[in-house]
Amino acid sequence: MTTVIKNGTIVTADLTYTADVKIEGGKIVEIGPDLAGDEVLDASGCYVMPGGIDPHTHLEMPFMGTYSSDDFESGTRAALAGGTTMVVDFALPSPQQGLLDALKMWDNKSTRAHCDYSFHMAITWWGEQVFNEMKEVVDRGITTFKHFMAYKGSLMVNDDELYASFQRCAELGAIPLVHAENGDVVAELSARLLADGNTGPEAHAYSRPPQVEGEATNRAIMIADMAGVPLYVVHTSCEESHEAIRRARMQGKRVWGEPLIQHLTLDESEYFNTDWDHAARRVMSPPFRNKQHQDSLWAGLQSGSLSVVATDHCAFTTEQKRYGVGDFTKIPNGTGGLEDRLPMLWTYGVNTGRLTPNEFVAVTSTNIAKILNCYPTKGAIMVGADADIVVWDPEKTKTISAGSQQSAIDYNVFEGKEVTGLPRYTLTRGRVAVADGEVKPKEGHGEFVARAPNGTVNKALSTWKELTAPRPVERSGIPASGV
Ligand code: DUC
Ligand code: ZN
Ligand code: ZN
Ligand code: ZN
Repeated sequence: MTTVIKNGTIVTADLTYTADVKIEGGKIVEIGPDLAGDEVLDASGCYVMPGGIDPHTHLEMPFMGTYSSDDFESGTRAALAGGTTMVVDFALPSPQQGLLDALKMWDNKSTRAHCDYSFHMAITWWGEQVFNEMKEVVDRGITTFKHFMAYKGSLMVNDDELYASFQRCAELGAIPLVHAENGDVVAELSARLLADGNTGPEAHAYSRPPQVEGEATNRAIMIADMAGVPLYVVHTSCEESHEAIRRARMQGKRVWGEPLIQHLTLDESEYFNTDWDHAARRVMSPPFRNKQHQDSLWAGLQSGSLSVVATDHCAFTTEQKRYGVGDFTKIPNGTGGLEDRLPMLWTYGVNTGRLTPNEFVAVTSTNIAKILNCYPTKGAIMVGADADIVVWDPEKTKTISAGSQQSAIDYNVFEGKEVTGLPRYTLTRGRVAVADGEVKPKEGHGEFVARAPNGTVNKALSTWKELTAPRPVERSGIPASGV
């Protein structure tokens, strides 16, 4: 059985051209004029683009005394509805739990996925078992390790642990990821705010100013450089962090920054809404910032100093958010975005002239496929690539609303936003999962995407040579000990 996407304009990260796309056995088998197939999808007036890849989701994650409410079923259904065809979720060992043990839990949860997925492994504590199991995790096709520099007392790792883990990543050809916020300072600021009677959701933003993110980003970059390893900084939300990434890249370091669609399009005024629920629903870390920071993130995408737009999709219901009434530190951190990332970025990025359609494909799909070393199986419209495709109608509009979303939660942080640019079709390995607004995914269709270490990137990284080859100084005489 063959499927042909006809009469569309193919848009990749570097090319725009007119051709039909033929699919067989889940793969793209031919690209050219006047192709015929058993099933025909009309793409007139549409762009045919690689499906989105969201490299940052937390589906059914145990966190802050509860579980995030979208699981691999509703989460990947939401992804497909919005044109995203692959997610990368974080396997999160609880303190002292082995990595392989945690991986088993994520293997079980992900059997429900409607689209392909991969994992990052979180390093939430350090010891010989973690050191050893990192190798087995890499052998299983998971070559990215996430480190929380915040969440003191639970997920946070200290600098000695970061350095040890980064060195281990270097040995294994793996890439470390960091959630870069200074967890010690956040803990101090939070305690002081609470003591002064600042208990509402706005205090969450006060407790995590841009400086805590800028400091941690700089620190992680320097530690990565000393370990001789590249670095991926998740949810870059402010100029201070962007500046550190930009400087590192100018120095030849392999450092990537990942702004979220939420930070690009929503600002800190959300926390000053007089409706407690409204503000709490938007509590995430890092928090939303002001317009100057947003401008910095957009500039980073335009100039190439920031590489990927993600969501950090971590959805909690209003009921869950209310665990934090009277104490903002107990509001589960996280917002959704899986279904809305592409339409929001198209509307606020492409339709405003900030991004070209090719740049849109680069930051939503191709760049991360290259960083994660699954390109061109993913992130490409190319013969031999997986047929993970979105047929994008740039004229189609809707108003975002919780009432019509796929996510399991009862609100949407983008509620009321008008978007122009939506999928006409979404295909996951050749299977049509979305057609003209109708979502008809298949539970369990999604497969795990194993990734090999990215040998090329991992060879050209550090500016710090001395540490890797220390030489003792030859001396003619050594004085007698003064003791
Ligand atoms: N930030 C969030 O807001 N939620 C999940 C984890 C994180 O780092
Ligand atoms: Zn994070
Ligand atoms: Zn509201
Ligand atoms: Zn996250």
